[in-house]
Amino acid sequence: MTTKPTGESKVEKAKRASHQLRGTVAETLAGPATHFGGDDATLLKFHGTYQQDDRDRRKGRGDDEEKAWSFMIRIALPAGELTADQYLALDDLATTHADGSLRVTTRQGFQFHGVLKGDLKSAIATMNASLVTTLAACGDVQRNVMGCPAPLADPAHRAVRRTARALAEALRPATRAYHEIWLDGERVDTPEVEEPFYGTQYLPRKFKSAVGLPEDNCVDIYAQDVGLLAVLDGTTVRGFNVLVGGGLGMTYGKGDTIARLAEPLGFVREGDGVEAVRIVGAIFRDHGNRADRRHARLKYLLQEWGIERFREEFRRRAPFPLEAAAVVPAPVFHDHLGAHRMDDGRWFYGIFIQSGRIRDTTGAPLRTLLREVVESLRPGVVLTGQQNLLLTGLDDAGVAELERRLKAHGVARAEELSASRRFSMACPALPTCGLAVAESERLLPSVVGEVEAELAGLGVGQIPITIRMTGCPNGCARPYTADIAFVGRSLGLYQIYVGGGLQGDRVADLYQADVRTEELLPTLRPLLARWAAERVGEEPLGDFYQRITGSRSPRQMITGRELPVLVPTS
Ligand code: SRM
Ligand code: SF4
Repeated sequence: MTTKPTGESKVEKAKRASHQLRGTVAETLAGPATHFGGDDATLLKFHGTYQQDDRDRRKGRGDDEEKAWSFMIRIALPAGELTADQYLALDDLATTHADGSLRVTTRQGFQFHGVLKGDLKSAIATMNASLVTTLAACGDVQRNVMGCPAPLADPAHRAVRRTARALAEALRPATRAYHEIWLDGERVDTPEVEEPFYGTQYLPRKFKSAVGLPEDNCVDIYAQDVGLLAVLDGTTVRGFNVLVGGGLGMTYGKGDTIARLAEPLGFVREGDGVEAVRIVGAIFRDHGNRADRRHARLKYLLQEWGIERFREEFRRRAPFPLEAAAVVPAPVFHDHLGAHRMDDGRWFYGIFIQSGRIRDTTGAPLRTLLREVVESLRPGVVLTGQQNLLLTGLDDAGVAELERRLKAHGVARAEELSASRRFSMACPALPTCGLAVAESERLLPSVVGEVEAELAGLGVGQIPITIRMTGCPNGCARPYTADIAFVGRSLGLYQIYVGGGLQGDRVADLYQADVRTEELLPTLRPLLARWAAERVGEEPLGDFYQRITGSRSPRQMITGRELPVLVPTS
């Protein structure tokens, strides 16, 4: 493993000096300070928690006044799976330790906001007691592994879940620091090589992986650092196309940052999928940029090397063949909402969660409803990559009971949602996210409301359309693969992107820069009207836009032709 002795970023130095992620986290945790300082704030991320302050409460505070510190905790759930008991334990924690809400993330995890420092340790310990972990939910490691959430028993769906779990296991950090700090694990003499894969400096940056099916790109596989896209013989997985170098984060004013889709590296047999991802991770570990964190993601190594050189390096390390990528059909997308039969005759039922936030609000006690349903029907719970939730293993009476309760609590069923709301997503942004420059989660519902009314008036209200919003260009709600995206520029100001789609295999274009909140719909109106008038059949907006603008961004990403990337505005 090569580490660069000079030119390291501050974070690299912090990792190296941390004694495998220990730093002085335990000491500060036990002390009276309201928050963490120095390198510990960085190290905390690897343990699954972010130090934040309430941005709404920053205003009016004096310079020497203490910020309103609290912590966000993130749980990593491979392919989003939970039991009823785990769900209920997490729901309890939302009341006892957090701000009364749980939030389904865009990577099938759960987040808690507003946890105070004094409650941090017991929150994480309680999560672990329920057999869920926060370890490596954040930080320069493999993040939560995404996988199709549909609880189906055919060989392909089973292989997706099995592979997602195996990947999470294979690249989980081995440091004992997590147990020592959060679970009062004994501090034992650590082995000489505590992290056989990650070493002392872990990866240069976050590393995201997903296992996908050609018939359902609900994991947005092209947005991942590395994706295993199943290649099927009937319903059996013959192997995986390995896709590398996706990533969406950009920075305004830095034209050398890009949003980029993953490209095909080659085909491996099913049994080699996990090792293939480890090898991609090892190449990243050894050759990724450790000097500049804005250029540290795997996608920049791909840009710099090109796919051929990356392939050569992969083959040099792989003890198994990397064949040419198999040709697969263009992906399809399912959100899995509503009632669907499982293979044993029971049902799973997908419930829409606006921006993933599960909380009780006046007239819509969503959190109470879910809690009651999980308590009484004891379903499995699976989180989706669209911030929604599936209840699984329901019998006929269970589905009827669930639908009755949804109605009684005023929670919309999938078929009652407009297409613009159903596929919408927003990142948390203000007031918790330290990087937000604009509203997102709190604004999206009203913007979608305006767009849905407009589309209904134009007679295209039920054509599936993805509308996504983020509070900055980092891309947490995957805006750049959506039909329409609103990306925060500054308070009350957005960039509008158009031209992606549900399939997630195309990057959008900048449609209009610097649009004020109240001008978002008026700016889009002419395009929406033209789409309604000139579309071919049920042609989605993104496809229509690409057609009328000459298709800058090709859909089929399997051929390995030159890939379009998206660059930020200045
Ligand atoms: Fe993200 C940072 C929330 C998925 C790209 N992301 C953050 C932080 C931790 C802000 C920070 O660094 O201080 C946000 C916490 C806000 C809060 O208050 O909770 C945050 N990201 C989220 C979540 C919760 C958004 C959501 O609506 O669900 C998602 C958590 C997923 C999970 O369970 O692990 C989340 N973030 C994503 C995605 C989408 C994905 O992974 O499929 C992306 C784009 C894909 C990618 O990584 O390229 C994404 N987040 C970023 C970036 C830009 C990274 C880059 O390469 O430039 C940052 C900033 C950074 O890392 O410096 C970031
Ligand atoms: Fe924060 Fe930006 Fe991510 Fe939204 S996209 S959660 S504002 S980092």
